[in-house]
Amino acid sequence: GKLRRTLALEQREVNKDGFIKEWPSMGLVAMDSPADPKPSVRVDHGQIVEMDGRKRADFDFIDRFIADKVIDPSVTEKAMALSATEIAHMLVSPTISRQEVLTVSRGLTPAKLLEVAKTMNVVELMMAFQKMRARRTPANQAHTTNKLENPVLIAADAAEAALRGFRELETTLGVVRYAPLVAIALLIGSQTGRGGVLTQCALEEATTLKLGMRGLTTYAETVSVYGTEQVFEDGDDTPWSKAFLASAYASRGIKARFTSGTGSEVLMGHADGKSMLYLEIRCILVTKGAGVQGLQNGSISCIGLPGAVPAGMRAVVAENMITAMVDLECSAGNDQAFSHSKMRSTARFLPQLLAGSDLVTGGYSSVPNEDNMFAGSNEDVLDYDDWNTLQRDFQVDGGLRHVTDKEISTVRESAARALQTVLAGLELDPPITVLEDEIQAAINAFSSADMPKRDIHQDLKAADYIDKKRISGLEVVRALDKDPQHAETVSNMLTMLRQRVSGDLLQTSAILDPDPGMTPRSAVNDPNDYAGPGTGYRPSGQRWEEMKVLRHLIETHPHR
Ligand code: 5AD
Ligand code: K
Ligand code: K
Ligand code: CA
Repeated sequence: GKLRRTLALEQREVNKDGFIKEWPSMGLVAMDSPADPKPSVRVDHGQIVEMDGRKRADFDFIDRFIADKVIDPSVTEKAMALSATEIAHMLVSPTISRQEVLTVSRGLTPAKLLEVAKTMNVVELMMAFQKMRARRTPANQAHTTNKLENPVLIAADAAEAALRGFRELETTLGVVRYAPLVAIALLIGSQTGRGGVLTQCALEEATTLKLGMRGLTTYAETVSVYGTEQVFEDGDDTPWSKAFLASAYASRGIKARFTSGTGSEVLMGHADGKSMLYLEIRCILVTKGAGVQGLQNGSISCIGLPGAVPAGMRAVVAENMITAMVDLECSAGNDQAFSHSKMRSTARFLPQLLAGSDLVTGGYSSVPNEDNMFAGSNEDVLDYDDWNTLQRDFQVDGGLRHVTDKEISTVRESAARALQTVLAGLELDPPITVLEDEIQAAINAFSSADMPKRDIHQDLKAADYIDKKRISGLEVVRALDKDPQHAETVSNMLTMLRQRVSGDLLQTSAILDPDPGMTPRSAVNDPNDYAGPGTGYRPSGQRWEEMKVLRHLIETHPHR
């Protein structure tokens, strides 16, 4: 029979996770496949005619896009002449500035970037990420969804998430027809909790774009790109079609980033025997070439795959780092539950939490995971106190803060009431209402199970009406303005719309501060200036005082 300790170990949560042996020919390998190309580049008359061992005539469309739109032919031969370890040393050395690294990274091919990452251990990757991430001040993003698509609960949950410190909130739906109602609820809730929080509604691309164009959302993130031609084509897309979509968002001042991540190509059955990280580096460079300011990666919904192979988490840390290394904003993943083990789940986000990130998670669940329509995040509402404690323990900024029940219930109630006012004021056909007992339930709900049932049929008809009448962000503001009680939310929503016109949300890593003018904070006016010990972002002053507050603190000296 088995040893007693073995039997006990077998019961541990980590042993419910899936682990597989490497299988390079299927792409089931993190960052080192025999089929990964060797770095090379050749320039002729200002054009890249050979890249990573392939002649221009043999380029697939990803190679061509990267060669023509990303790599700077005037510096590439010099940059490629540096050894991978020389470049890695530049990345970790505090005496080499971020700007200096960018002059080299502009000339590197996918295979070279892979070779650089392969020389680095996880601590070195974290050091590089700490220096290369674009914005000085870290921030965080949340998922705000529920399985009933209940808009009253969305408004209340969005208000709480904004109050807790998230700078971006995103939602998605099971029933796409519900989207206009839920997008409006998310917008109202966020601006009631704390002004300047950006929101998005992640659905298929036409709906997502339409909601943005109408001023019901302020950012877009789920424009997927892939590392092999076959996977791109399976989605009827190319790098050029994605670039076109990016420019559509830019034309309306909407913040945009793409989404990719290790494992997607294996999952879709066309990895060409390449390592997950090599293919992901191609995604990062396609994003750069499309002119979009940032990327959500860190495997995202495919995290189970790198999670199952050796060095998978190292590859995931590397993909975030390479994103920052080519001067893109990085929304760092940590957005999908992948492990039964609490220890592994915590270890997953530590590199980005400790090094800091533009968005430490690309979706912390601001609702219980049972209500998470993105399939469940690596962190949810039950982890708030743990997260706040880790921030305090290590004096690192994960973007959140402790808030009291009283503050939470105040904003949850205001948000639900603001939605009530807007739904009445929009004069929808059919009219739909928010009842008093729904407001009371939304204030105190743990999850959607605590909400009274709505008449979904009527809601959907009203949602269709919002769509048909092309109701815009401005009309939502006008409807809310009928009740002076919501003056602050009205002002916040209006300022958000103004910010879109200014175009400031197109700057790399832009977020909006909660001051009344909603000052943009981006890599332009808040650039990461890390240059070794004593420099860069360190939680201090008012923010550090806020981070010291936890739910339970023992008084050790008398108050004066
Ligand atoms: N690569 C590309 N797109 C991804 N998404 C999630 N993970 C990945 C990945 N690794 C997309 C999904 C959905 C959104 C949540 O992000 O397709 O649109
Ligand atoms: K997508
Ligand atoms: K990928
Ligand atoms: Ca996200």
